[in-house]
Amino acid sequence: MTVPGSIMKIAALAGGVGAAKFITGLRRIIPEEELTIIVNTGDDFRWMGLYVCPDLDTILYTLAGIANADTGWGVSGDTFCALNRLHELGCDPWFQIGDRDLATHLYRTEHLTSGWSLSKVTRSLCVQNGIRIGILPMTDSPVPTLVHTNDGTLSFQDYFVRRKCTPAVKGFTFQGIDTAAPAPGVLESLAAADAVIVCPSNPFISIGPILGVPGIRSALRESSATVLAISPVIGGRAIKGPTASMLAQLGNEVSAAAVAALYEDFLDLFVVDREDAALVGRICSNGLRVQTAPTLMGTMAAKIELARQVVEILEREAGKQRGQTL
Ligand code: FO1
Repeated sequence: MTVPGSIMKIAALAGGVGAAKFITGLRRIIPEEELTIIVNTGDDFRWMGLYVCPDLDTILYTLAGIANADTGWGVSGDTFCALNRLHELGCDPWFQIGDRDLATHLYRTEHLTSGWSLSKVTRSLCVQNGIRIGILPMTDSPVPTLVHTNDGTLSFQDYFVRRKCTPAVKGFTFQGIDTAAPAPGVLESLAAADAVIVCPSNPFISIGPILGVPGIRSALRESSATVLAISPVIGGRAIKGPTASMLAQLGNEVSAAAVAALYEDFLDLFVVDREDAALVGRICSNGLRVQTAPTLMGTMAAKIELARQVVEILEREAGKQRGQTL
């Protein structure tokens, strides 16, 4: 592990695959005990009666070293005996739950049913998987995302997996978010952080629900920590998933600049890909500083390099702030 300069406490806001890739690099750069990951739960849903938390599990499996790198979700090398049998029984196998993945959902559902909170189950899954990094669900209460589309209002996984994000999006509702509370440790980890990193995740369906939990966005706005976001859009394209099409369908320019605008009320620093260097001048405004870095994370080396550059940017920023207070 490389520890450049001073050690800092980092809280990361994370969705699925893009966040998991970035965190894979980040854990090689900062000590694991300095990192807390606050994860979106808006895409959680019930599958055959089981409580499935796709983004939590993507982060969990990634940190446990068992994630399926080809799909970005599920367990590497998993088998699908249970799903195949369900298919034989006449069930539509539209949502591909593997056998080892199924064990996670059985474990989680059993403990939730016995009265554990989602945070407690998640902590226990971390321990069972040998993970020392803190993984926190954004909230313990279910806040399922509804996607308003040209084909009507759809549950999130219906839109995302069954319909492959094809209906045009008109907006989102995170059901029950107004009365949801941040999970234990969420506000505390934000308050204790020297830096908060918004991972390169979809701003609407991955980061949006986290920011929607009462108290989180205001904590970021009022935070003395440096708040940095990494653009999930490179050169007007999203590497994976519907970020680019959603930006367009919701009337935004498809660019890193549009993502920065969604976060501008709480952001100190925005990292865009080197390919988007021409946007820097346009995005820099109202005190928001913009840096470029190689944000495409196709290899392990690229994930580590992006994390190294982001931590370096944060350390430079911390150095500047120390200089100002002297
Ligand atoms: N995404 C798919 O596109 N197809 C699937 O069959 C699928 C199964 C699946 C099973 C477990 C899990 O944790 C995630 C799964 N995902 C699947 C991914 C997931 O639904 C989405 O990527 C996220 O909800 C968006 O972050």
